[in-house]
Amino acid sequence: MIDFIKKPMVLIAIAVVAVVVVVVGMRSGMMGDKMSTEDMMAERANVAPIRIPIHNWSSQIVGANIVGKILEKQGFKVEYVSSDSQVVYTSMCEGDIDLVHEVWQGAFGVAFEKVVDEGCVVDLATHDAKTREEWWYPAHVEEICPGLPDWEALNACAEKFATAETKPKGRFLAGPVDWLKHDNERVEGLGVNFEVVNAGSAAALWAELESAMERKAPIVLFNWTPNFIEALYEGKFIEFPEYDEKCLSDASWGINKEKTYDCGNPKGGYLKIGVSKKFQEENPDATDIIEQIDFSNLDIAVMAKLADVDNMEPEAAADKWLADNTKWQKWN
Ligand code: TMO
Repeated sequence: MIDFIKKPMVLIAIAVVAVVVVVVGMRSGMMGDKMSTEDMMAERANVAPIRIPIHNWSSQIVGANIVGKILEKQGFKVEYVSSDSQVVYTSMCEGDIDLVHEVWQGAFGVAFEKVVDEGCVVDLATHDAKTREEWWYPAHVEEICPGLPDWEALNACAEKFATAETKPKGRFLAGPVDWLKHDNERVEGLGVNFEVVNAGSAAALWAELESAMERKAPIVLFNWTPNFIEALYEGKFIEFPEYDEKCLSDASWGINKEKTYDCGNPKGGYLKIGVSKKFQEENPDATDIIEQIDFSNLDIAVMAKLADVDNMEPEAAADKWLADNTKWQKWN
């Protein structure tokens, strides 16, 4: 009798305990997961904002906003800082800037590799995009200066590119001074009859290009790829003597035995991501995300186009790129 009453009660008690254990276990498990995500986001929100530089060309500005938004979606705070694109490498060493996501080999390779060698900046990742930055002309200039894109042909008709301020030398319209410090060295190294005139902004480059195209006037200016330009205009890069690492450091290398920079910029140059060493040490989670970022030639060209052709504000352009692409969703 006692057994008869007891048995079901024991069974019921065991069943109740089991259900309670399972339910509580499941709930605490679920809550545990939820808490940890929340904790992680809360923790990340407490980390000092990640400082991303804003430079003076469109793909970089749009891309900086894309990188910032990707980090924000993962709970980090970001801060955008207008920065000179050469000085930024020293700023990373001084701990004022955390990352650079568009390190172009032609323009910034020297400044970047120096701080990487010093150990204060980490060469974190290389984008799929291959780059070239070089003197460039629109198609109509080939009729004005036969023999292009060869640099010696360009030099032979230097005077056709002269303006009142540069004559008898030809005028090379370079980018803003912070992009490339080496056009003057190239002019000297190769002994070409050109004077380097720096544009004040990227917009000034494109305005002069458009005006020269309307007038079918001679022009040779700085351009690069990937960029929006190739989708709009035909043209070619000047073919200088082939780039070699030694060309920048060893005067005896190349056609001028006394000077460096007697070569063109690299073709198929790298596009890299660098972070400061301090940032890598202090923020390994964010560094892991940044390391996965990988833009293609098309990505960079589209970022430039959204700004320069579609005239979108950087933030809206970044939102559009994020909406039109999915690959970034696994960068976490
Ligand atoms: C760094 N830039 C793309 C302007 O040559």
